[in-house]
Amino acid sequence: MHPIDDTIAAVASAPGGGLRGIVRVSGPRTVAVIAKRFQASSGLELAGVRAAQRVEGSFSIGGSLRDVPCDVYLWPTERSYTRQPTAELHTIGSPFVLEAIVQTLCADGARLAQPGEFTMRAFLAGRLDLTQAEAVLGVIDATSQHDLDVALSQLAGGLAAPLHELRERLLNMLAHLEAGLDFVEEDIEFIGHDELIHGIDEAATAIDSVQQQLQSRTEVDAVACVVLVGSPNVGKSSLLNALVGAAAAIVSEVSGTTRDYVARRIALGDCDVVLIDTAGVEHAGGRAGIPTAAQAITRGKREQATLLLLCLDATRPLNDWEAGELRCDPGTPRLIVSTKTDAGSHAHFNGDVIRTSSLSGQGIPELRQAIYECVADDSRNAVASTALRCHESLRLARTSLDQARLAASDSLGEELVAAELRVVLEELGNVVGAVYTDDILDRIFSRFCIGK
Ligand SMILES: Nc1nc2c(ncn2[C@@H]2O[C@H](COP(=O)(O)OP(=O)(O)OP(=O)(O)O)[C@@H](O)[C@H]2O)c(=O)[nH]1
Ligand SMILES: [Mg+2]
Repeated sequence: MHPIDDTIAAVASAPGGGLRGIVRVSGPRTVAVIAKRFQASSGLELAGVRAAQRVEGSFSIGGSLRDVPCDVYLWPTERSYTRQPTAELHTIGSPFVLEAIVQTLCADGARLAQPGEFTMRAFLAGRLDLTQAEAVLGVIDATSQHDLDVALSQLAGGLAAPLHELRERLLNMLAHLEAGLDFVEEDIEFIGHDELIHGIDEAATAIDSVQQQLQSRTEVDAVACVVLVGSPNVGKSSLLNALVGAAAAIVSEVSGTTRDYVARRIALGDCDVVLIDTAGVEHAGGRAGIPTAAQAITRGKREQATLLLLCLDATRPLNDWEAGELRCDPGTPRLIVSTKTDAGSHAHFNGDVIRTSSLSGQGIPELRQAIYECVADDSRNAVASTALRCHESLRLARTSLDQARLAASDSLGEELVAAELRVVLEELGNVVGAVYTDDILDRIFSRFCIGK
């Protein structure tokens, strides 16, 4: 694990140029390290600052750059994000200037921060719990309003608050049980049998509801929905079967075979995707006679898609609908897939096309890889990864709670109940970070970028 008693520095603004850039510093020597090179316009000494303050001035990098204008936002005491003296240097947003400042600070006694190290210090200082630390990552990574809403509600403690409360209640229960064990000779009862059973049942309900909450969030968020679209008879169902590796959808030479939709979940590397085969989209003058209900389902599925696979038949030229699709922006990430390449070679599109044949298997691995690359990032949002980490702990907590219930109702001895409750507490602690291991911290904070 990284030490937490030294002073760390890193560029905290987004990579690339910008009007303003930020260098963040945190640790006991923050003020001393910055004061060496910083000159306040007012002549104020940073060492004399006692409360959070913004100080205008310039920072001397030396070399050809010499002095750059710089505002220091200083939190000189433990009342900061990391609960250590912390500062942000706001200056010109040139990557070169920012790097030069960090190097200067490092030469003067700071160390380059590791990914997520500022947030890790905030966590270790008790500022955030682990689910909130992960939510910080979610806010940083958010690419849509939805991602942002989910991460912000997690940051606000939506997930961890009920678990904290539950831990408190179980700790009380355990304390009473253990007190009873200490006075077993005197026959003093600190917690009644019914009260104990009732408490355990309540805890089980609370864990179940958090598990459900996690489950429903990750189902919506983590599983990417890949929708195959195209004209009738281009080979969509065959392609789905080739990707799934089984005859999931009906294939036939009759146009308009697929009327409903067929969904299959497949694993691609470390993420799951749902593939959805839809009814062909009938263009004006088409003859497949696909009912309007089927067309409506296709449109609905298309709106749910994380990724569209637009299938074009290599054995014939484009029809009007296909040509129109290629011209317009679909509004959803899309891969263009050429099908039946064993039987034809019409080139439809100048951009990237993945050439496949469901018959010979040509291009299928490439298509799987391309799908993976498109959806992998999407499914690794903060909530999904929190869910993954928490799921096992909650399951173990629930199992131990069942054991505790059994031991209590069969009067097998309060020692046994207490032992199981300790396991429950430890597992819940893993989730919110009251109990943590270097391994857990490494896994979480290594996903951050440097400077956060
Ligand atoms: N030669 C060859 N024929 C294929 C290939 N893929 C599909 N076909 C044939 O094309 C026809 C239509 O295939 P489907 O997979 O049912 O096509 P679809 O797009 O699902 O059709 P609809 O559901 O009717 O819209 C069938 O006769 C398939 O055997 C391929 O890779 N090569
Ligand atoms: Mg079909």
